[in-house]
This record gives sequence, C-alpha cells and structure tokens, in this order.
Amino acid sequence: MTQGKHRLVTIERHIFEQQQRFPQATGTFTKMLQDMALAAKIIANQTTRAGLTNIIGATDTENVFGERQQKLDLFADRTIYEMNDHTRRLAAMASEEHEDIIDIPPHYGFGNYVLLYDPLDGSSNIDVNASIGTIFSIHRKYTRGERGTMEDLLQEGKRLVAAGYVIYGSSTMMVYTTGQGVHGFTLDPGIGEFILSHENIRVPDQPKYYSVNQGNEKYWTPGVRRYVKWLQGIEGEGHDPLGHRYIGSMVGDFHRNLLRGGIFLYPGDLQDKSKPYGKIRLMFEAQALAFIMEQAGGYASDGAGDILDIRPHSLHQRVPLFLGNTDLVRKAESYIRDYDQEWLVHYLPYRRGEKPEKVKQG
Ligand code: FDP
Repeated sequence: MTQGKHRLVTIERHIFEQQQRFPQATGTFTKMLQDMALAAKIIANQTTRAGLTNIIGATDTENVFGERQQKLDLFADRTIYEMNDHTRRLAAMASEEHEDIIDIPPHYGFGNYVLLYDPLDGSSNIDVNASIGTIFSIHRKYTRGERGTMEDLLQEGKRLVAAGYVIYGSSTMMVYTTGQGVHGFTLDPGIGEFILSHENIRVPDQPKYYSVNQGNEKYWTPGVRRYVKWLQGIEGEGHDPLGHRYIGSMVGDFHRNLLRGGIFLYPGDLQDKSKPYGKIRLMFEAQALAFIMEQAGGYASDGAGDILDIRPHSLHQRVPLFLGNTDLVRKAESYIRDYDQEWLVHYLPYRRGEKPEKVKQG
C-alpha cells in the first residue's frame, strides 16, 4: 500500500488511467464510477449536516423487511437513483430499500450494465453519529433485449465487474475495485474531490481484530462458538488473542479490518430453523465486500464456501458471512465443517435455492 504520494490523483483521473489499459474500453465504465463518486459526495454532504438540518429520525414508512426507514436512507437511495437513471449506462438497478428491480425510465434509454446498491448501510448508527456507509456493485447485462432483467441482477459474485463502498466517518472515503486491486480515495471537503490516499490496498498478513455481535453468542452454533474462542486465544494453541472491535456498521467494521487485518463475521444460527442464514444481504452487501476483500488478498465465505460462488436465487437473499484474512476465514470453515453438521443440513438447501426466503411485505 502506498500512502501520501506526491502526485495529486483525483478519483476521475485514477479510474480513467485504469481504463486506458483496455484498448476496447469505451469510457462508459469510467463515467459510471464517476456517477457513484458524485452521488457519494452529495450523500456525504447531507450526512455531515444531518444533525443540523433535522434530516435525521425515522420516517413513517417501512422497508420491505418491516424495518423503519431513516430519512437519510431515503435521501441516499433517491440520490443514487437520480445520478444513474438517465445516463444510458444502466439497464436496471436494485436497491436494498426496494423489494423489486428498479426499471430505467424507457425515454432515457438503456445501457449495458446493472447496478445494485445499499444506499446507507449501518443506518441504526445515524442518530448516534457513528460511521455509516454506501455499498455498490456492478454487473454486465447479459440477457437479450434492452431492459435489464432479474437474471442480470442475480449473477454470481465472481462475475462482478466492479464494486465499491463509501464510508462516512471522520473523513469520507470511497474504495473501489474493478478487479485490478483495491484503491481508496479520501474526500477533500475544501475542494470537493476524492483524492487517491490508499493505492493498491492489501489486507495485512498479521490480523489485529475480530468483529462480531458478541451479544448473539447464546444463539451461535457450537462450531461458531468454538471458533470465536479460538479467535480469542482460548481454544487451540500457539496464537495471541485478536482484539475485539464492533461498530455494528458493516462498512465501518469492514474498512478497519481491511486496513488493519482481521475478520468480520455475522454467522447463521438455528434460533429459527427455517432461517439459518443470518442477517447480511448477499446482493447488496456480501457480494461487493467479498469481491473487494478477495482483490485485497483476503477471502469471504458463508461458512460452507466462497461467497462469490453462490448462485443467487432472490434479490433480498441473506447469507452468513465470514470476511477477512484468508487463513482466519478458512479456519471458520473448518470449525463449521467439524462441529456444525446440523446447521449445514438446514442451511445448504437454502444456499442452493431449494428453500427461498419468503420476503415479508412492508
Ligand atoms: P443495519 O441493520 O444498522 O443497517 O446489515 C445491516 C447492518 O446494519 C450491518 O451494517 C451491521 O454490520 C449489522 O447490520 C449490525 O447488526 P446487529 O445490530 O445485529 O449487530
């Protein structure tokens, strides 16, 4: 990782220079990531003013899972949509806040990509001024016809062409990959530009932290419980305990662990045997962060295998998630293989799409 370069590289310039390596590139892709950077600046601007402008607080509406939506969620959702609906670069979109595919208005015309996004992840942190984030990913449209379809959205993670996140923290950063390493940019609020600050991020070999909601321990499966004891240096031998850090805002937890080394986990459990899959959304959170982590030299698993290999069956599909240094994630898989056969019996049919989740209507 190179920090503090003398050359001032804006995100636009960086994306443009990366695309120059592909003689066949049309520039569409460059512009699409620029659209996301602009949306990020607008959301960052509102996020930092949230306490002042009375924009915080819950609205009366609920999202598709019956969760009350925060106003800033709606603002972020709308902003990303409006930055992308008219550009002729996209054929469809999907947002964590919408149950269904979001169509592009036909009069604007269609493009060759589809965009999936979680406009404001970790939204329970808005009112307490902790880090929140935006997550996005881009697939190439592959079906016939102009309009994007659900099939275009529900592609495996290994077919992603780009993914990124924005963290609204002590500073705003945008981190992205197009499959050529992971690059981070810090927003200079004085000039309104994202400036290259973290080039070619690699997850450090020596992990420092594990991040999990420890309050859920009573629901964990035996394998997960033993694994966390292993992370704490209690189970197994020959390694120091990792520190525990958990914001409860996945972008924040992910970002810290990417830069410092470690693992984020949100496991599945058998509290309700018909829902063995945990909380994290495959299409709006896990795929994008798995792609970024793997590009940074780490690995992402649902405990049974690579997140990027999962064939999605529904837009709001949930997935257990173990995300971080490769050896830590592999260790989690081995604990689950050894101690969580009962959980696997319930989870694997869901992973294969044999028991699709019934989405609760808002
Ligand atoms: P949130 O519900 O606040 O949007 O998946 C969403 C998420 O946050 C993640 O960002 C976060 O890591 C996790 O849920 C926190 O869940 P718990 O409160 O159950 O720990």
